[in-house]
Amino acid sequence: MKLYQSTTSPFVRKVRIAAAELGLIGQIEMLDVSQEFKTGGPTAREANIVKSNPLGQVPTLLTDDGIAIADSRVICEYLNHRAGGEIFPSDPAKRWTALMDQTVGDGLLDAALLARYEGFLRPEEKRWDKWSEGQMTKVRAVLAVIEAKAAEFGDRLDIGTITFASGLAYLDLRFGDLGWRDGHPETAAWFARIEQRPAFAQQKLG
Ligand SMILES: N[C@@H](CCC(=O)N[C@@H](CS)C(=O)NCC(=O)O)C(=O)O
Repeated sequence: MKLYQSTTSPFVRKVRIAAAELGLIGQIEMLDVSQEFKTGGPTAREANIVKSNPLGQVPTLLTDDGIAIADSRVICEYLNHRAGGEIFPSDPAKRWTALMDQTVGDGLLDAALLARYEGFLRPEEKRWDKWSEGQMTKVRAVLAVIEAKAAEFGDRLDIGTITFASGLAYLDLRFGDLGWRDGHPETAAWFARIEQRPAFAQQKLG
């Protein structure tokens, strides 16, 4: 398998952690994106990726059968299926919780990424503060949801908790000023714990 990837992408990190937890990371050749794409995002489409994925996004996985799979959700599900894993739990009660947590965690990532593009890519005179604040309001709302559940996470490992951890790591990377640990002690304690797992510690963002 080959993975179009960037080490600063939180969606890529979801995939890399899932692959590592499932014992598949060694079977994936990493195809790094250019520096231009890394800093330009949607304004710097990369022809190689577009050939396989019209959205031109990372992560994009090329399977050994020559199929292109895009979107971290679908790639993680593919890897889980291939490994016969339980990152997407088969037990229905656990499954819907994990999937909803993934949706909410991806929502945090989407909002944070849009705020990042607005604050970093968009020319200063064209920035729209109210729009960025709307995105950060979503981030804060998800943080509150995680905080309300974090004490019960224990050692839960599934696509929901992987997504939450990727979201928090992205906030550390790009939104240090947010100080998300303030007011979220349960989340901070859980995050510190899960980040010690080898699969997480070895797939750092940055
Ligand atoms: N829903 C997608 C989002 C992927 C995404 O937004 N990737 C960003 C990098 S973090 C990207 O490729 N941005 C460039 C673009 O959107 O053109 C997923 O879960 O993989």
